[in-house]
Amino acid sequence: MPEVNDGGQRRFGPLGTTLVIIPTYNEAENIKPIVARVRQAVPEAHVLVADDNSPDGTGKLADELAAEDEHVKVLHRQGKEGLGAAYLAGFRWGLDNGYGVLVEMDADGSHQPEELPRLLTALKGADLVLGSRWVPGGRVVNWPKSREFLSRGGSTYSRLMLDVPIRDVTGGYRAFRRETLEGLGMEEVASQGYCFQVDLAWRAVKAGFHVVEVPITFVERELGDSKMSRDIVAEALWRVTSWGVGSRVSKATSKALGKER
Ligand SMILES: Nc1nc2c(ncn2[C@@H]2O[C@H](COP(=O)(O)OP(=O)(O)OP(=O)(O)O)[C@@H](O)[C@H]2O)c(=O)[nH]1
Ligand SMILES: [Mg+2]
Repeated sequence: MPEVNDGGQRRFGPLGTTLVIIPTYNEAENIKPIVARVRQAVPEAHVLVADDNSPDGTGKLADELAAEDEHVKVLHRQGKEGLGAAYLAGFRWGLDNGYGVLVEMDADGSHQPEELPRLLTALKGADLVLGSRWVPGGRVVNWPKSREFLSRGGSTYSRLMLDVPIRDVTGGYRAFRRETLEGLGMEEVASQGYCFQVDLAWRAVKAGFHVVEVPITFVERELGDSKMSRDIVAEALWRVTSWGVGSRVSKATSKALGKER
């Protein structure tokens, strides 16, 4: 299993209860099937749907699920604020409510709930587990070559720019221990989309957390519309570039200052 920061001889504590956070914006066709699959795959876990007041009624469907199943909760947010903001609100809710493990999962079936037990098993010996398309054994189903090129290119660029030894740094299928979220400065995260994922992974590595990548099979959405946009890609590109340049400049400056002394 590829690893970042070896974790040394650390002993990892027990995991605690899992909260699977599913951010939604117009996922009416997907919400019921995905929640059912999570409940089936990991019956002891709880699910939090973080809905941004979807015009297609996703929030109402989630309420119906919550009414009949006490493992399902809904966080209704006022309007569309992006995936990053929805996750941060979901994380805060989960931490406030005492969950030990917080999982990120898309609503559209790209992140298969049936693979979650493997992520959770890996988390027993890690601070953060990343579901990875680009490690041996990982793959993508139903993607055009152009999309694969963009995703692989984005991960490679981020890896080189930020010096993070992670193969799939933009992926959004992840399991965090609560202590990891508490220790990576979540309050300062302002990025969205793919950049949000890069931001969190980079922070976890910098904070010295033990990060493990586990291969997943990512299945492209069949129903509903993509919220991927050119703006999300552009945001990732400029932020990652400015972080990379900034961190190189600050490393060079501290080296130069060190020499002067
Ligand atoms: N709450 C909330 N959820 C969002 C927002 N934008 C996207 N999402 C959800 O975040 C998840 C990922 O969005 P997708 O549209 O699947 O993005 P993607 O996977 O890059 O694009 P596709 O490959 O085309 O599916 C889905 O569950 C979306 O419903 C938002 O502004 N608010
Ligand atoms: Mg998707």
